[in-house]
Amino acid sequence: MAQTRGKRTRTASRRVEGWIKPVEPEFETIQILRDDGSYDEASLPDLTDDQMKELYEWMVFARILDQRALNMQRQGRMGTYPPVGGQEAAQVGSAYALEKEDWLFPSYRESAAMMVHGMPPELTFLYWMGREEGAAAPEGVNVFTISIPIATQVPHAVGAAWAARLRGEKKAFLVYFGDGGTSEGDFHEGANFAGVFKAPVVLFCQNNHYAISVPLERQTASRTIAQKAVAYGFPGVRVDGNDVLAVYAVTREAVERARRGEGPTLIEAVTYRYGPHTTADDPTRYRTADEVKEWQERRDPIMRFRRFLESRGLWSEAQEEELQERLRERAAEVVRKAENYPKPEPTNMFDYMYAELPWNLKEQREALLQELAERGEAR
Ligand SMILES: Cc1ncc(C[n+]2csc(CCOP(=O)(O)OP(=O)(O)O)c2C)c(N)n1
Repeated sequence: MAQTRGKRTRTASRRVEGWIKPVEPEFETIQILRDDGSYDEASLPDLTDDQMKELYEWMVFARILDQRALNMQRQGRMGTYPPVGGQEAAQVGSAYALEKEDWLFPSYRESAAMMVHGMPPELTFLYWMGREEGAAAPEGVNVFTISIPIATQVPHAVGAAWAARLRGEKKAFLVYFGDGGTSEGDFHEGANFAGVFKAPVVLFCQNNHYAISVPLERQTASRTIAQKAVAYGFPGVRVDGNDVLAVYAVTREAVERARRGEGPTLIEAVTYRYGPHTTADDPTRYRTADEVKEWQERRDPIMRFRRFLESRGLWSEAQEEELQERLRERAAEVVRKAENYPKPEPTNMFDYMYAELPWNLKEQREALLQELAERGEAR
């Protein structure tokens, strides 16, 4: 049929469709432990019984601390807190795959991962109590400062990883971010740079299905987050983030690739956050109780791993009771340490920004000291 547009005549509808294919890459979700705790012996990672029990303890401890932090915030003893509950396997399994000399770059939600890599939990509590001393890991603990701005830690980690590669160091860099983080330019810039320069970095996305109230389907039209790696020329992998063994196995492989100089990997760990985004959020406004229940009752990472340990004769009710009691005491100690941390000097606010204080701040510092002296609060 001929169509007339102005003076030109065009022939329409000659069948040329078919060049453009729908985007449907297949990314299976790697799982070792099924939801009911059953598994295939051959797929188990190379971990001793003690290491398996250690993974379990870290997850249980993370959940106990999480509850303590939430309670403290509700009691006015902590400023704000972003809970980990539901994401313990994603965090513990991945951080456990690191060696001490490797680096971990967290967002604000990685309390459990940071602790597994050596960050004393009382410092993380202190951080959320508003004390900046909690922002720095002790010397020798390779945990970078928490990033509150979404995804800025990705280029930080990629840059640090690239620097290590240039220096010939055999270290891996593991950086965490959420599904929402993958919509930020920083994620894409970091991933692109990592691919081009083969940075020894593992980009670890905890896809917990929400960025505050924004659900995953409003975040990206990609079927998976793992497939975003394809565009940057390195492997992407999707793993059941509530299966601690699968998370460990996949991260371990990615970390080893990085150390061998084979470049970056993007890991998408599919998981779910049980609690609010932070203590300032009300999740009942954007998700149903049934959805939360489904994850808590059918896919809980701790219950699933406990069933696995029990089925191998590694865990009993008596051991569980002993563990709960021991970890509750340790959690109380964490809270005590955080709350009894020495008070900061009021002059700290002047002391760490400039090598040499400008005259006006010098005056303010003097005025503060004088006022404290007059009130009898001089130190
Ligand atoms: C650059 C920037 N934009 C917006 C915010 C506000 N903000 C804080 S958390 C958040 C959602 C992040 O969601 P996601 O990356 O999925 O991580 P999750 O909190 O689920 O772990 C937003 C938009 C921010 N902190 N930084």
